[in-house]
Amino acid sequence: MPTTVLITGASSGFGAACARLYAQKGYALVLLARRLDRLEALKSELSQQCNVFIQALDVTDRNAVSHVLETLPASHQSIDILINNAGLALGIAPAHETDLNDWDTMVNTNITGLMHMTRAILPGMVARNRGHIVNIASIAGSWPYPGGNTYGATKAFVQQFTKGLKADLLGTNIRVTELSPGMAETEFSLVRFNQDQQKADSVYDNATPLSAADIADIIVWVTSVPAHVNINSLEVMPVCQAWGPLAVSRD
Ligand code: NDP
Ligand code: 8X3
Repeated sequence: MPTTVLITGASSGFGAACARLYAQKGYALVLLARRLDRLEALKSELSQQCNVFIQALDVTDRNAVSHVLETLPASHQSIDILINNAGLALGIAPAHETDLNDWDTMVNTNITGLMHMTRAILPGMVARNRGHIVNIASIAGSWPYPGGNTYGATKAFVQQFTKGLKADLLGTNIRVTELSPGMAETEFSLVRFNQDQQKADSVYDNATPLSAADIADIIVWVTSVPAHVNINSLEVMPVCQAWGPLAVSRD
């Protein structure tokens, strides 16, 4: 049986780039996201290379997560690698002006969805004593910035949750990794700025951000190191990005 990789948020950005790279290696793929048309296009692109199963899934829907995983075809039931990638930032407003619905959506997607996927897939990995979970966090989980409030906090959860999983899984062969990328050009900013292309483009203007392919390379590497090696945590920025000084408000 080929290695089976399940990727959430496979319809664009990091998820789609990972699907392309794992497909080149002939891995079996389970690709999930809400936009089925995107998944269908990806499936027809990759089907020559590997066995692809797609399913529309909103990771915030707990019952749908269970249903999708319980009804996977036999060929794709044993998940070897779970890439918990589905996630988003909505808006950049300060906490006192933010839309509470945006906060709820970020928490439900970035935290609750990731927890539910993990909880559903982990028992099978433990039973087989085999598997690797890669959780996509963000530099925003470690380094606060104005307007990053809830988004950053959800990613701090992902970082700490991943360490907790590693502690729980001691004594098994299951590996757990948290990857925290910095600025990467995907549909991330388009989503954050509610489809305002100009605002999204301005994030990457005159800079060389990471690409989705850069991140996919790292994810595939992390899951390809020798079986006794666990990359716990990895923070990656483009060369053009760094921290700023602490801010001071003066009279
Ligand atoms: P994209 O917007 O290109 O991709 C996000 C993916 O998440 C899409 O495939 C989207 O699919 C999916 N998604 C969003 N909400 C849901 C949901 N409720 N259920 C299922 N799938 C969902 O952005 P990126 O590729 O950049 O983002 C991937 C991950 O990387 C996210 O977790 C993001 O927070 C993180 N990240 C991004 C960085 C960046 O600068 N780009 C930096 C650090 C971390 P669909 O809409 O079809 O459901
Ligand atoms: C995405 C990176 O810095 O825009 O997680 O929050 S940042």
